[in-house]
Amino acid sequence: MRSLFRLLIPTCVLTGGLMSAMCCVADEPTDPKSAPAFPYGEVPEQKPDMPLSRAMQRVYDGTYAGLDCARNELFTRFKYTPLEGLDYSNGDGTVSRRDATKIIKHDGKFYVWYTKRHTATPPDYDGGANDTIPSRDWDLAEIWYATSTDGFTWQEQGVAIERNEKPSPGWRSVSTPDILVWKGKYYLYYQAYLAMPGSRTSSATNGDDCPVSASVADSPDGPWTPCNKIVVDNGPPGSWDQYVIHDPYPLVRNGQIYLYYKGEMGGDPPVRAQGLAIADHPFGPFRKHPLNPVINSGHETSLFPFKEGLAALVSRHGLEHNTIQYAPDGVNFEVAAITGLMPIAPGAYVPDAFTDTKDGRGITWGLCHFRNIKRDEGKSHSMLARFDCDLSLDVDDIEMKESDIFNDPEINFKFGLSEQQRERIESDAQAELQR
Ligand code: AAL
Repeated sequence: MRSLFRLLIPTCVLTGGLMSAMCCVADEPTDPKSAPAFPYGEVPEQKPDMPLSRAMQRVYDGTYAGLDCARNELFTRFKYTPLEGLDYSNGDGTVSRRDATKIIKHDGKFYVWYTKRHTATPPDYDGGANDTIPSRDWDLAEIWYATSTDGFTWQEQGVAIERNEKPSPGWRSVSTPDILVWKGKYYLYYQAYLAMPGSRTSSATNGDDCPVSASVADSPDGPWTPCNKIVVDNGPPGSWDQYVIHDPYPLVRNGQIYLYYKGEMGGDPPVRAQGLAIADHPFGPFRKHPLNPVINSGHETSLFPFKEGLAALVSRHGLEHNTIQYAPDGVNFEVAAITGLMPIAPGAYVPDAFTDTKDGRGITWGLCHFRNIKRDEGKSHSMLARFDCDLSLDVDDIEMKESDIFNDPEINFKFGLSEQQRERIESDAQAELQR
């Protein structure tokens, strides 16, 4: 696909596309009758030498990778396919799979790791959890793995990381892994629970007590040896990530391990953002980046090398949810494209995740999860699924560039008003009519 990606304006580097447009307000044409019209046809690649509205300025001056979705390498829609080969006990809530890692290729097969919960009962979110009843979908879980030769049908291979002995990190649950390949060895990072998920009473956000730990193996088939320590600690009291570090996500960049993670900075509901910690060795010490948080939104954020920098799928939470962002330096992210129906907890096949490339080629597929399935029936669990997209410099799939996505009405009505809202709105309408 033809490249339209442009460099950032350095003076606007810390601001979003909108803000960068605001720092260079258009000069209005002095004589509207003689002003040139914006040209018809393919959107010009170079900024036309003419007065432009802010909307058109930011196409050229911000991080947007081109106005035309069809030719924008960081714009995509997402398509979903159910997986073959994984059993969910008829959806009774006792088996859950979620939070897939990046996918790697080894010995002619694709490998993925994920949180697997197989408990006697579904989770009890209402305080009834104990040593055997999970408090959340990811409580009393282990990290399992599966392989595939086509990415659609997967064979579960068994457990990779079991729960640890109490009181070592991960005794209560191990969840939400991601994979690093570094100097011929394999490292799994994960949330190592020191207490039942959701039980941290000292946190304003009732956050999880699950600092990041890691295990190492000589082969993706294991055996895995835990480092038995916390490798990315919560921030000091008063800092944005003092209570929650979730979703560790390692990549190799500048000869170092760049590990991104989600923190929660308080608020009700909590505001989520993404931080970066950098290390020279997989077990640390990890140094938090001084500009953290580096992404102001998002939940389970997946990143991948793209051109000289890194791109990120920012979904679910925050002002910039449903965006694909780009940072030439892996730190200063800006919105590159706005999209919809993003995968939840995506773990993409990122062939150049660990090659320290400055010519990242992008991604086209991965696994994600659907969550809270049958929660209303007390059978809450999650299911892995496949997503496809075109965020690749080497693929040109016009079907992935369609921005006009619409749903059957049932889907929108499913997100209808609550009873409380309906009452308020009806009563406001009566008051309005009587005014
Ligand atoms: C996920 C992730 C982390 C949280 C929980 C399990 O979506 O953000 O892994 O702890 O939810």
